[in-house]
Amino acid sequence: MEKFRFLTSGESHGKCLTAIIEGVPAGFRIKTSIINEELARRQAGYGRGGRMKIEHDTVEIKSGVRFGKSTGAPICLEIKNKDYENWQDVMNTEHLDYPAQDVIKKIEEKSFTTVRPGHADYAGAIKYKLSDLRDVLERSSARKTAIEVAVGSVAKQILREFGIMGFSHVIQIGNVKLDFYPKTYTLIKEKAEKSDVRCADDLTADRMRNAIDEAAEAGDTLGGKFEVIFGNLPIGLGSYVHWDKMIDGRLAQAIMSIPAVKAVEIGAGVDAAYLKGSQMHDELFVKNKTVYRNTNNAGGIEGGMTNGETLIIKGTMKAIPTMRKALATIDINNFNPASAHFERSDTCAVPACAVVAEARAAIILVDALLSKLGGDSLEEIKARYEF
Ligand code: EPS
Repeated sequence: MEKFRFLTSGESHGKCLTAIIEGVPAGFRIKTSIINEELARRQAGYGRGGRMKIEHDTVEIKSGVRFGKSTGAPICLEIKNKDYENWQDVMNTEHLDYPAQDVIKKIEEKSFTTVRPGHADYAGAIKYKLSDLRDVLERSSARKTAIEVAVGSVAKQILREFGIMGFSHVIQIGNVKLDFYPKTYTLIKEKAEKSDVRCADDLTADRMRNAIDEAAEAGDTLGGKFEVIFGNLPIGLGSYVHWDKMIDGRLAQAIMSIPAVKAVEIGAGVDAAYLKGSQMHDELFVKNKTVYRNTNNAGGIEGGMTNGETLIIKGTMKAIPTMRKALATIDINNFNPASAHFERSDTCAVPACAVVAEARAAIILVDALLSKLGGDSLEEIKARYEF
């Protein structure tokens, strides 16, 4: 069983997004302001749509933390959807016996039956036997990644007690690739954090913004690639003994399941196909009894375990399927040809996706760390950790 686990609930235009986290030992400092900073990072990004102008995501810690420290009890987090104000009638949880005409009109206006190709609409409607695609959209929307970033922030705040930190940056948007990497991770992080496309090179960032503008003008959307980096990890998170304990597999699942992510790579990733054994594997050397390597094609994982090197994960996000340029589709009401539904959307959410991936990686890493160390309090756990 997992040590750090959580469930979320909430719809895109419902009252709120909620998470309950179990497995946070007592004594860890958990700050609302730090969670809010992470939420703001997810909301930012050139190419995001109208919704981000409505929302200013902030979290409320509802339980499990007292005077800024975890008590060992489950932690409940909540983010209110500001947009709910405009959707109260449409997202009402109660059965309506005699709805007023204006309420019926509002509900009908927000109902739709024309499937968005690439989204969850078609399979979701068939699977759950839902005739209004609104019911599929509401939970399948990437809106729920807001509360996941809040959970990830709790995970990051725990990891930080052990000196483990991570960041993310964007390496491709559409066909614009980052070819020039600043020399150190510190520099990449600093530059990416200041960039509205999370790109560590100014010229590439300009080209990315242009590509987003062009796509927006054409009513189209853009995908891309991002990198998540975590440093200072101890050796031996994960295990080779069973397939479901391998940390690369767990990280891949966590990132692949972010809406719109189509590929996850660790270290050399897909380029490993081209590398000979002599080129791929990171040789070990020793100096003053300290082991070191000159390369990191493994991306910090060997045999399903962290190996003490920097963890490097790449993720590929497809272009968002909700788009102004309507694609050919069907109406699930009558199975006639139709144009796909469009409300509003982001042109590009790759920078946001990178922040979500960072959170998902932190959740897996903290679970592996707490599972390895055991214990119920920070004091107990720290005593078992070699810094
Ligand atoms: C999102 C909120 C959504 C979308 C986006 C992610 O808001 P709305 O649906 O009200 O415009 O902007 O979701 C998608 C693009 C999608 O396809 O699911 C958010 O908070 O990140």
